[in-house]
Amino acid sequence: MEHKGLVTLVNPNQIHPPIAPYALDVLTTALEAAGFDTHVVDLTFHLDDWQRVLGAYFRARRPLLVGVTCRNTDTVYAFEQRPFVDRYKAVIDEVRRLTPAPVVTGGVGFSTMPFALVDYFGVEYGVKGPGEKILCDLAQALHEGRPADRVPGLLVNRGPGHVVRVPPPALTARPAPAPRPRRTLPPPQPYPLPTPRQRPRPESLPLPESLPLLTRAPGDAGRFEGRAWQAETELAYVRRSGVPHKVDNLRYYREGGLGGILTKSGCVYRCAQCVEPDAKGTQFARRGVHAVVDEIESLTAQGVYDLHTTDSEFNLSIAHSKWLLREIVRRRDADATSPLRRLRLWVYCQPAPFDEEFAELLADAGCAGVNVGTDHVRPEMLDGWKVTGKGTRYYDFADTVRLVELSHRHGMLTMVEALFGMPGETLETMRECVDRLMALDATVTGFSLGLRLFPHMDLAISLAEQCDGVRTVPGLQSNTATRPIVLKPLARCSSPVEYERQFMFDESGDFRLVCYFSPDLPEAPGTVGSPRGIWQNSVDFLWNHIPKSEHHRVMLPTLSGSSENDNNYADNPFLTSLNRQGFTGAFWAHWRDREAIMNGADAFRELATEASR
Ligand code: B12
Ligand code: SF4
Repeated sequence: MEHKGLVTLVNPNQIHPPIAPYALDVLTTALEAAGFDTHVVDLTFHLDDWQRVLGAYFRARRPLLVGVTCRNTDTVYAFEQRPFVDRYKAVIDEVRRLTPAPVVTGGVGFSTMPFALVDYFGVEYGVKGPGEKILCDLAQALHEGRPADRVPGLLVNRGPGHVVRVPPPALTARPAPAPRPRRTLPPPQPYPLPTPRQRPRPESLPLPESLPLLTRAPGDAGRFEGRAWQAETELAYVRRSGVPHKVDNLRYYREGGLGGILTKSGCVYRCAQCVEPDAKGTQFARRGVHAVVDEIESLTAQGVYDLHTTDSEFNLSIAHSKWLLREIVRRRDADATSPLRRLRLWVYCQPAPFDEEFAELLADAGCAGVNVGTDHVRPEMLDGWKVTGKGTRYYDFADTVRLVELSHRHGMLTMVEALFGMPGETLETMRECVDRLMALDATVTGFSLGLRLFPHMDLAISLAEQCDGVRTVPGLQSNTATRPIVLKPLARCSSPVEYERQFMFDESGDFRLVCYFSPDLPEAPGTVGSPRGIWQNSVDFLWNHIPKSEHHRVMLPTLSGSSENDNNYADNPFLTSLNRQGFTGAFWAHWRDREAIMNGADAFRELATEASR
């Protein structure tokens, strides 16, 4: 095949334990199929010498285009509030210093606030949602010398504060989706507004007349669209190990204990606290069953045995998931030497749908554990929160009970996750949820408190509308806020950049990661009334209410948001010690033994120190 030029893909993610940048395997597969040489420059294992690695790479090469993947904007932990985008920006700045090639950014974290991040990073282009199609079109346009800013779906940087999107033809052909009813929040109780100290407004640049396709509607943020057209669904993504300038899947497995497998992209549901229907798309892009199982076969043959699904939820579109599991079982049964026999699958699920046949298929295919996002048990909490695209609730507590029972009956471990702090949460609702989930006796039960808000989740849209740019709403919080948090709805902003920015930065451009905690939780008025209040009583309640004898099987929030007790994966001391000792699989599967494992890690460290003396 004709080689059209080099595209370089950079991974700036340096969180540990390391997670393979699966996205870059997907993009490499699509770019190579389209005739582009593709290199991956992976900085995950170069915490201290990433500049040297970039320098050595770009001194020797002149790519046509550089893509940077931005998986996580921050830890998304309401207590920790640790941004990652500043590190990504440092990497991007260095790339720009080293090469004249244009830079495009993408990734699921990026897609939660893509206009603001194209602006903040100062890159030429961005892609919201799956990148395969748009990245190939962009590389092709650059290769042919055509204007890149006619590539459908591409975000184009037109100068400070001014990022526009080339409308995809599929969307210009149909009417905008009707807004769906949102969760009703308690009426706002305004705080007095301080004198606004606005960040200087960037000059707005006129759009050139030669680009008629570019969107001119300032509010067009491409919210909640179906993005299935952007994804590659038929090819088996090529997964490699130990090949220079490609993702090294085996190394990631050895150092992080997990691989990933995607069976479909997107989510058709609309849970009020979730970024995924917007960031990944509101339709399912289902992959060909044979392509997925070929890929699982390839990974297990390379020695990557523990695979975590990377779908938003594995059990949605359950007929497709069942076909896939049947194909794994068929191939395992047909060949006694199949590497699929060593597969251990770990899946994210919602409480429903989940039936007997599904549990049996999961177990037969090698599923080791099911992680279920139950979130709450009280119907009035779940109403308007855990809902379909039409706004109707899709499960109740009985579904979680059934899922745990079926999973255990079929020999699979379970992790049940609850989320506290949504509007309407009180001490009573929290207590009932803890008691009923503890009674379930899942392998592990995780309790989180507080929500990191992102611009296009339904809860954030609703809070911004309540603030309306003139008042704050109780419960809005950021550890670095210096004044009450007043959000502006998109319609009141001059651009999507301005709208999205306010969830990450304050008016002076300093980090201010906006979060939400129910003001009806048992906190002092001074805490609820302060934009920097810390919901300490609620954390204390959780620690005290659950008896110490049960602490081995729960994950509880801590005030620092990052410790061996949290389910915060980012640089978690328990997880890094797990991986040093060779444990694999979902980390929660080892949670009950964490004390012994941590002690083992201490002994291991002492031995290592002694040996080095
Ligand atoms: C599975 C998963 C996990 C597993 C990973 C297991 C494994 N071995 O893969 C575990 C539990 C370990 C995990 C941990 C964390 N996760 Co996680 N995770 C996911 C999940 C469900 C799938 C990620 C994935 O691999 N997707 C499949 C790949 C192929 O898709 P993709 O990355 O989106 O890439 C596509 C596009 O984004 C785009 N694209 C990507 N890069 C680029 C680059 C360019 C140039 C272009 C053009 C396009 C492009 O094209 C790609 C192909 O279509 C996502 C949610 C989701 N549905 O994606 C959350 C998600 C990414 N995780 C999230 C977070 C916050 C974390 C943690 C930081 C949490 C924490 N504090 O512990 C850690 C970080 C771990 C790390 N080292 O990075 C958030 C990020 C949100 C944000 N605003 O940043 C998400 C979105 C969940 C959520 N709803 O909030 N995670
Ligand atoms: S089911 Fe709900 S929580 Fe899960 S990805 Fe879809 S919208 Fe998000």
